[in-house]
Amino acid sequence: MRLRAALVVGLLAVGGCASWGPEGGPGGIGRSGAPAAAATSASPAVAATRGPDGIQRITVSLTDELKFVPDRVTAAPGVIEFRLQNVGVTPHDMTVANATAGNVNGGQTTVLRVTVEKPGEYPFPCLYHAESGMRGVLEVTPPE
Ligand SMILES: [Cu+2]
Repeated sequence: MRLRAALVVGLLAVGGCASWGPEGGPGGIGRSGAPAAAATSASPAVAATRGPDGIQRITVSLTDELKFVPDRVTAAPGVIEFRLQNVGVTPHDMTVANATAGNVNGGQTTVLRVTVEKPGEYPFPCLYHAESGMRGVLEVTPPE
């Protein structure tokens, strides 16, 4: 009789928390000990930037924490182009002012262009995760 050598594989406690830098963005902010630009609930609104073609553009990250970053965007009435960057692996979606980006897979970027003439607040939920709080707001304010 032959004893089978039981190869006891210890449970490998993989201790590698993938720590994302939510505020990092692709700009590659160095580790300069960035002073708390906390993107928590009441994050500041970010204004869309108007290009020479008159289109207002804003880049919004879609994260594995089920957040839009930024989650408050301001713009003037007109054409607003959202560049939706899924920086995680979880698929997301975004709907604003009756326009839908459709599914955005991890690592993908999708452009959603909407025309909003009427000032007001336009929520932009992720249809998959709206219940989990993945919602943003587009504020359209008339120019001075
Ligand atoms: Cu989502």
